[in-house]
Amino acid sequence: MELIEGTVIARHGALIRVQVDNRPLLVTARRNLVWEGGAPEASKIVVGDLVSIDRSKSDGVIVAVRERSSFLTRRAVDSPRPQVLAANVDQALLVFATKAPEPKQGLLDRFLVACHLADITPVIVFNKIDQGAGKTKAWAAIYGPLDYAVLQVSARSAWGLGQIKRLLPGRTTLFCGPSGAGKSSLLNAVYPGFKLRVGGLSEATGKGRHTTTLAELMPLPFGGFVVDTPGLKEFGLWDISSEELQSAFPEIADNLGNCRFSNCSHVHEPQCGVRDAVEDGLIDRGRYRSYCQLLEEID
Ligand SMILES: Nc1nc2c(ncn2[C@@H]2O[C@H](COP(=O)(O)OP(=O)(O)O)[C@@H](O)[C@H]2O)c(=O)[nH]1
Ligand SMILES: [Mg+2]
Ligand SMILES: [Zn+2]
Repeated sequence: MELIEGTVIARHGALIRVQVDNRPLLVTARRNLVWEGGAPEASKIVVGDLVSIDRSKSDGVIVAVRERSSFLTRRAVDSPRPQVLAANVDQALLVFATKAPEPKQGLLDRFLVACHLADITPVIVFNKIDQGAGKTKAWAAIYGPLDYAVLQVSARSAWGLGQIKRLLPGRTTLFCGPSGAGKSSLLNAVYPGFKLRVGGLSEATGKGRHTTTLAELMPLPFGGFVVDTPGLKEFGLWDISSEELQSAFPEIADNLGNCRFSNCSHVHEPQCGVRDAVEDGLIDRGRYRSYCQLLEEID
């Protein structure tokens, strides 16, 4: 059996598109797949999966799937179980515009929590700085000290794009953020070969479409993959405990020892070290608000 390795970049029903050495290959999957990391609940191959393909058959058949280092899930509309969207995503670029659309801190914090839970490294990207820094200057001062990478770029003027280009080779990167923030523009700017549609037209209808189809990985000529995702607002955020939520806010996790009650929710309890830190200006109020909102949602 002659085996070759590849990365799944798209699914078309039973046909699976796999990138092998810079070339796409259309293959199928064997019925008795070997799941090297143990079979996942759905036992379904998704984009990002690393697979072994038997080329001794005429068209290539996937025989094994490597253990996933991470996976991104979303709540399926028609099923109580989360649906796996993509495997082995390394990092997520959380793209926000300095203005138009106005950046929403609640959405940024939601993405950050989802990345934490999915073991995906987040990078905060403020695009359109050619329009001025807006609030994003103040936000950089909040998120930088929390050890999040914060980039300020402009797809239009090409300012700062080298920082993004350096992050991409050899990795699988998700571009997420609100519609209109400039995700497609940034992708086109770092690699003109993508020729992605700019202007968000497809995103108005994209919502319905993306609840049924899985994301597609776009191979980069210099190695690595990117995914352009409209929406994904709800990615990965359900079924999480309040402890997990707290651990996703580093500044809250750091203050846990200062609360009177060990199971303090930091919302209404007396002698709460977290609320004290908010009052003292050590924790950003917007961040605390995001925490309270998410806690209310999961409760
Ligand atoms: N001024 C300015 N406009 C931009 C920039 N990047 C994108 N845009 C515009 O923002 C709009 C949305 O861009 P698009 O890439 O489609 O955003 P997406 O919905 O996140 O993929 C388009 O009209 C772009 O021309 C930028 O750096 N500066
Ligand atoms: Mg787009
Ligand atoms: Zn507390």
